[in-house]
Amino acid sequence: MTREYILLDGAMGTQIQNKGLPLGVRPEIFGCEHPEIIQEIHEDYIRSGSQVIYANTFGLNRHKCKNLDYSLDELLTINIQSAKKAAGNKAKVALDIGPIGELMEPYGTLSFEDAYDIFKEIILIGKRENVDLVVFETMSDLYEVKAGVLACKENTDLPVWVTMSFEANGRTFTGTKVECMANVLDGLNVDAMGINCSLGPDEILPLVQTMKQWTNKPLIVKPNAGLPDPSNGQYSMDAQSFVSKMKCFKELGVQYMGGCCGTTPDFISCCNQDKEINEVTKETKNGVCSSSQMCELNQVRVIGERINPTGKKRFQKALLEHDMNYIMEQAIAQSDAGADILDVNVGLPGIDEAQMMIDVIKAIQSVVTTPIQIDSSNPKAIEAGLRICNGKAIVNSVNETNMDEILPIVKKYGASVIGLTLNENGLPTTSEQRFSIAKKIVGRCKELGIKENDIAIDCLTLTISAQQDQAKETLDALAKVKKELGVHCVLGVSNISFGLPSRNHIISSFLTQAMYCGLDLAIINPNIPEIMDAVYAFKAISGQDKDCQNYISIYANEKMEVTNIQENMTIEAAVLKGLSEECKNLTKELLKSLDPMDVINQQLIPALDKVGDLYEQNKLFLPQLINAANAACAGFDVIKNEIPSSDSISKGKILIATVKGDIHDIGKNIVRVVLENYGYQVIDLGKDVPIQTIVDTAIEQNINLIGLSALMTTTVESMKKTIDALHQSGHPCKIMVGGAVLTKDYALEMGADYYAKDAKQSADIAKEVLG
Ligand code: THG
Repeated sequence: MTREYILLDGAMGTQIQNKGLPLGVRPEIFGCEHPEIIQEIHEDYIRSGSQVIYANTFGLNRHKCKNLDYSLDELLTINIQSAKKAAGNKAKVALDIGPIGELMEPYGTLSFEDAYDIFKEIILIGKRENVDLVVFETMSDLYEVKAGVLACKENTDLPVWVTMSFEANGRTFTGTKVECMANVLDGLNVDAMGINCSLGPDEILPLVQTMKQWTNKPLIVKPNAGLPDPSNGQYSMDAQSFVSKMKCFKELGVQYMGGCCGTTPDFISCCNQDKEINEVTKETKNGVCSSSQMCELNQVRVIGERINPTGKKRFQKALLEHDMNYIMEQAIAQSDAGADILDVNVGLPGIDEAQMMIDVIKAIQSVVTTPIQIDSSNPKAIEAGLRICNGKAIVNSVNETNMDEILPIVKKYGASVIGLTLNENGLPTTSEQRFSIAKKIVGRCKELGIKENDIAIDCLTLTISAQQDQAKETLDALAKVKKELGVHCVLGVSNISFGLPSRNHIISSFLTQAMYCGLDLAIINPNIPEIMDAVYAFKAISGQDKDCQNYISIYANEKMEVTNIQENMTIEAAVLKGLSEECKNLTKELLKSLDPMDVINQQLIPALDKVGDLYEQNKLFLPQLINAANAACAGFDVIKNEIPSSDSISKGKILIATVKGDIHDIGKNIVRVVLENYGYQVIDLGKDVPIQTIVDTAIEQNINLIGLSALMTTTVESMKKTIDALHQSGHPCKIMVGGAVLTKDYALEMGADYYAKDAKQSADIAKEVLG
C-alpha cells in the first residue's frame, strides 16, 4: 500500500536569529515581544509545504520561567497563538515540549511525579489554547518521556508524538537505547515516534532502521542539515542534498518528515514533492527493558527470583527495616550472575506494598539496568511499580479470577504479563484443564489489545516430593500452550524440588526438560552455577547461542566467578557499582591503616578512572558514571569529615557556567558532580550567566581553569563573546568548552583551549591543567 508522508517544519532557532534575535535573548521570550515575527516564520514554513508546525514553546516549563517578565502561561499562550494565527486551517499546530533540563532521580533530583506535574501544567495550557497535538522533541531520558506521555494521556485526548535525540552509537546522552525507546513508547501507545536533531540524515538512517524493527507506529524524522562545519558552526548540507538523503526515509515508510537545526523553509519546500511512501507493517521485535538495556523475548531468558521475602528471614528483615542497601546488593549479585530480568516481590504483612514497590524499584534502578518483573497480585502495587519503572516491565502475575482487574492496568502501561493457569478452584491437575485456562487468559489479553508476544503463560510447577505425577502434567501443558497458543512460557522452576536433598540436581534437570518443551522464561536463582550451567548448555545445544559463542566465552577458561559482594567488595567495586554505603564503610575501614591522601590517590581516584575508561569505551553510560561519582563522593566525604584540615585536599579551583542566553544546565551540572568527585573545588555560576560576571569572578577568585557550556545553536555566539572577553581581560587562565552543538575543531576555532566532549574529558583536562 502507498500513501503520502506528512511534511513537518524545519528549525525555528536559526530562523529567529536571521530575523534579529538579539544575543542572549531566549526564543520564547523574543516570541512574546515580537509575535508577528514568529507568525511570519510559521507562515514561511506553511508556504513551503509544512502541514504540521511546531509552536515556539520548546524551552518552556515552570522551572525555566522564574524571574521573567512573562509568566509560563503567557509565554505559552502568546507563542501558541502566533502558530495558530499562521496556521488557520492550512496546518496543524503542535505544542512543542522539550526536556525539563534536570536529571531525573536517582542520578539527579527530579522525581518522576515532579516531571509529570511539570509536563501536565504545560499540556493543560496547550489544551486550553486548542493545540492539535503535543510533541515531545529532542528528548534524552526515556524515563522523563514516560512521565510526559502519561501526563498527556491522563489529562487530554490529544495525539502525542515523541522524538528523541541520539548519538551515532544508538544511545541518547543519558544512555537510552533506540530499541528501548521504541519498545516502551509502542507499549504506551503514542501516536508517532522518531528521531530529531543530534545528527544529519546519514547518521540517523541506521537508527530509524533499528526503530522500525520494534514498532509499527508511524515514524517521525527531523534531522539536522548534516553536521556542523567545525570552522564556523554552519551546517554542512544544502536543501538539495538534504532532500536526496531524505529519500531513504521515504523508502522505509517514514510518515512524518521535517528538519531540525540548520534547516530552513527552502529545505521544506524541496521536500514538498513526490511525497509517496511505502506503507509496511510487519511482525515487530518485542521484549522487556529498562531505558538502557533490552531483553528481547526471542530465546530462553533468566528471571532472578531472589528479591522475594517468602521464607527468607534476612530479606524480610531488610524490608521491615527499609534496608535498601541489602536489596540493591541482591539485584547486583543476580545481574552479575547472568539474570536477564529481576523479579521483584515485596509483599509482607504489615508493610504498604505499593509504597515499598516504588522504593525497591527505585533502589534497584539506581544500581542496575536490568529490566524488572513486578511480582504482586495487588493492583495498587502493580500500578505503582509500572509507573515508577523506567522501561517496560513484565507483570507477574494474573490468573483467571483477577485478570479483569489487572489486565487493563497492564495494557495502559504497555507492559508484558504472566498468566497463571489458576481459576477459582485453584490449580487443575490435568494438562488439558491448565491449557483451557491459559486459552481464556490469552483470549482476554487479546480482546484488550495485549499482543501475543507480550504474554507468557505459567503452567505452574508443583513439588515432586508431594505430587510426583504433576511434573509431567506441567510439562505437557507447557508444550501444548507453546504449540497451540504461540505465547511465551514461564515457570518458577525451583518449586519442583521442595523437600528433597541436593535440590539443584532436580532443578537443573527439570529446567532442561522444560526448556526442551518450550520454556522461554525461567524463574530461578541465578547465583547457583549448576542451574545457570543448564541454561547456557541448553542455549548452545538448541542453537539459540549462535556458534556457541556465549558458551565458549563463559567456560573457555573454566573460570566461574561466584559473586559474593559481602566478602569481596573493594572500593573499586563499590564505586563501579555505585554503592555509596559500601564505599563509605570501606573508606572508613581503609583509613585505619592508610594515610587519607593514599586512600584518595590509590583507591578512590583509580576507581573513578576505571569508571571513566569504561564510559569512554561505551561499556558504561551516563547514569552509571554519575552513580559512581556519587559513590566515590561518599568516600571523599568520610575523609573530609574525619580529617580536620581536609580543605587542603582540594586540587584546585575551577569556575563553570552556562553562557548568557542559555538556560540549559544539565550538562554543566553533570560536569560539576564529576569534577567535585575528582577532588576539585568547583565554583558554579549557574546558567544564563552574563559575560562580565564570568570575567569578574575569574579575576577575583584567581581561577586558572574555566568551563563554559552552551547547548543551543543560538547561544554558541554568546560563548565566543565570553571567551573573547576573558582573553581581553588579560587574566591568565585556560578555557574548556562543551555542549551539544560543539565539535572539537569548532571549539578551538572559537578560541577555547580545550573541548570537553563529556564530563569525563573535563576531568582529564582538569588533571592536565591543575594536576
Ligand atoms: N511462578 C511465577 N512466579 C513465581 C513462582 C512461580 N514467583 C514466586 C516463586 N514461584 C518463584 N520465586 C521464588 C523465590 C524464592 C524462592 C523460591 C522461588 C526461595 N526458596 C527457598 C527454597 O526454595 O527453599 C526458600 C527460602 C530460602 O530458604 O532461601 O527462596 O512458580 N510466575
